[in-house]
Amino acid sequence: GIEKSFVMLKPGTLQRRLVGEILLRFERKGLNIVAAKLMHIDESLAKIHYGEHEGKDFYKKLIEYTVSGPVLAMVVEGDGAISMIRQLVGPTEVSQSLPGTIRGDYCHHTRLNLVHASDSPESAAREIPLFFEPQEIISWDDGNAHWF
Ligand code: FUP
Repeated sequence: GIEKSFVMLKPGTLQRRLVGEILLRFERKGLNIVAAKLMHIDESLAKIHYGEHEGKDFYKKLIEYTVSGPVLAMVVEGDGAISMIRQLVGPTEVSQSLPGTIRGDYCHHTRLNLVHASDSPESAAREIPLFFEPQEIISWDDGNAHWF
């Protein structure tokens, strides 16, 4: 079924001028961008978003990285979008992420990966409202849908 995923291009994506290359992969796959917003998120929002990792050894550095510069927050929609996007992004651990995935192609260190994407429908339902009001999400008819 049609799903919405929360996707965030993290500060490294903007710093390394990779926004276009990353968005290309989502568009090429036939996914729909239904919301997008440039944000410099603050520590409290970063901590809510990554709340499940509080107390872990990488938590402090993760929050520091997340607030270190602007991010492009997005909602991306498609049939089975949540797992499809996780496949495009690749596994968390860089040693596991194969070439052809975003993390496999662009990430040298797990900590500095470029993209966040919801890992389940429950995560998407929690994350999307942290970043977007309902009226900011604009689903659109895809005239090309039958080609994908
Ligand atoms: P993911 O959903 O793939 O982004 O992965 P997690 O939610 O498990 O981790 C969130 C972020 O924490 C990752 F994007 C990178 C960072 N992280 C580390 O720095 N070290 C780790 O061992 C695991 C995660």
